[in-house]
This record gives sequence, structure tokens and C-alpha cells, in this order.
Amino acid sequence: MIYRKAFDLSLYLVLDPDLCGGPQGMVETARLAAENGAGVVQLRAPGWKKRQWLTTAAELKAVLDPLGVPLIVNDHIDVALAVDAAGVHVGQSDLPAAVVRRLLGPHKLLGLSVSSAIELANAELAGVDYLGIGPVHPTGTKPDAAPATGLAQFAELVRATALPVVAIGGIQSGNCLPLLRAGARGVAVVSAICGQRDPAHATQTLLGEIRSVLSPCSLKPAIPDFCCDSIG
Ligand code: TZP
Ligand code: MG
Repeated sequence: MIYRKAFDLSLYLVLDPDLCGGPQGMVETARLAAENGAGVVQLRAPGWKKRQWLTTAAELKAVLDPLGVPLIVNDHIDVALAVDAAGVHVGQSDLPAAVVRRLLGPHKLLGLSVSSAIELANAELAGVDYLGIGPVHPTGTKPDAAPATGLAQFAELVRATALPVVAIGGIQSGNCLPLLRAGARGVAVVSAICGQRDPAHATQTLLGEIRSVLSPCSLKPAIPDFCCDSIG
């Protein structure tokens, strides 16, 4: 499956090992979210050793592949390639996007985090498929996050790029709509799903809100290449 041709950013789950209660909790949370409509799952575990990344990435891929949900690996292109993940997501202090694209080849997804107008202006966007912009709201999940953009600056950043944007940071059911109306193609959440008592229900609630704004063609289509975000 060449996910780069069709990917659904509408609800993008970023996993957190602490909130999920460890690797097995991450796999279970990913399964519940994917079964209930999350369009992308990212493995993110800043404190982990590489062997743990590899093991959990392989387990996640085994769960997500049959559901047709792409697995994105945060930061570690070697792990992504080793398990044949759908793609990689990098931030401002990781390998540059152009280097990652060269190593990844043309078919895998590549996401880039941006938190300000300066970062966006300086970003090398060739080969990048989507931007994660945030934190939009203050978040306790990422202690080293940049200051929150707020809605108005987020909207400006979305207007300043032609790439599809997923909003991240402090997003939960009840505050998705203004971000989508500002042009976000979807929302990325950690704590709104990870560590929730009922991740399946949390996923459904978020998707209900998202679907009230996004057109059906922004959502995962029955025919994969028909109307998701796509390139070429
Ligand atoms: N990048 C920017 S904010 C953030 C990341 C990974 C954490 C978002 O977590 P939450 O719990 O959805 O606010
Ligand atoms: Mg990073």
C-alpha cells in the first residue's frame, strides 16, 4: 500500500507510553482508535531505547495494517524502514525533511512539525506531505513544547501553506471545530485518547465532532485514492 497517495488526517492519534500504560497499552489503544475511525497512528516515545521502538513499531504495524491505517514513526527513520512503516514524522531538531525524504524514498509519508511563523518561513518543505502545527493550545503532554499558537496564529499559519495541516496540542472533544473551520485538515491528539477510560468511545466522540465540519471527501474514502489528501 502506498499511503502517500491517500492519507486521512481527520483524526490522527499520537501514542504516549506513559498515558497508555506501556507498550502493550499503546498497541491496544492504537487498535481501538483505528477500529473506530482514527486515520493515522503515530508511535512517539521520546525516552525509549531503539530496541523498544523496533519491537513496538512491529507490533503496531501488525495491528494497523489489516485495518488499513498507516503507522507513522516519530523521529526514527531507521525504525520506520526496518518495519516498513507508512512514514516518518520529524520536528525542527530532527534530521532535515529533505534528508529524511532522500532516505525514505518517494512513496512513504513524511510529516513535519512547525510551531511558529518563523519555523514555517524557514522550513524546507520539498518532499513533505503534511504539517503538524502546534501546540495550538497549552498542553501538559509535551513538557518541552513551544508556546501555544492560539487559534488566530494557527489560522494564519494554515493560510500560509499549501500543505495539508493537522492541528496538535490541547485538542479534545469540544475544541476541534474552530481548528477545522480555520482550515485544518484534521486534529492530532494524545491525551484525548491515550489514557482515557474508554479509548474507543473517545475516538468516536472526536470523530463525530470532526465529521460535523469536514466534508465527506476529507474523510477516509471507500476507494482509497478517491478523495483523501493526496499528492501526484
Ligand atoms: N507536539 C506538539 S503538542 C504535542 C506534541 C506531540 C502533545 C499534544 O498532546 P495533547 O495531550 O493532545 O495535548
Ligand atoms: Mg522529533
